[in-house]
Amino acid sequence: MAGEPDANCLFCKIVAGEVPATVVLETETTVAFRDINPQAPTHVLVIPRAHYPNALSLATGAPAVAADVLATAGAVAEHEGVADSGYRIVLNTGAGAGQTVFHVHAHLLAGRGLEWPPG
Ligand code: IU
Repeated sequence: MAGEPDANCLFCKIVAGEVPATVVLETETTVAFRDINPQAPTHVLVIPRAHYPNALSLATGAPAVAADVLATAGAVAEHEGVADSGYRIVLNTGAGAGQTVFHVHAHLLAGRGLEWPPG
């Protein structure tokens, strides 16, 4: 159920400390960790601690936490020294858009030229 831990969810296991991750920042409601397959010099995933499958379910089920995810991404950008040079926040939504892990996560990408439109 949305908001409840999912025993089969990899990112819930990272939140629980059952699967290791390189954590960059943590808040009461969010965790930010490095992507294991980075697509840019800075590639950090920001997730809510609570399990929501995608951005819309988080925004409707826990809107304050959706804001926390964005605020944490901004704090990570500061921490990584990319806030001034620019960065991209990506929320792949649905398998057709490339979502492979169905615990909502914001990709923070920076440190290289970022094309527009994205592929
Ligand atoms: P996507 O938007 O659902 O495609 O992003 C999932 C990301 O999770 C992707 O960039 C993976 O490299 C990343 N990831 C990870 O960091 N650690 C893992 O154990 C697994 C995936 I599985």
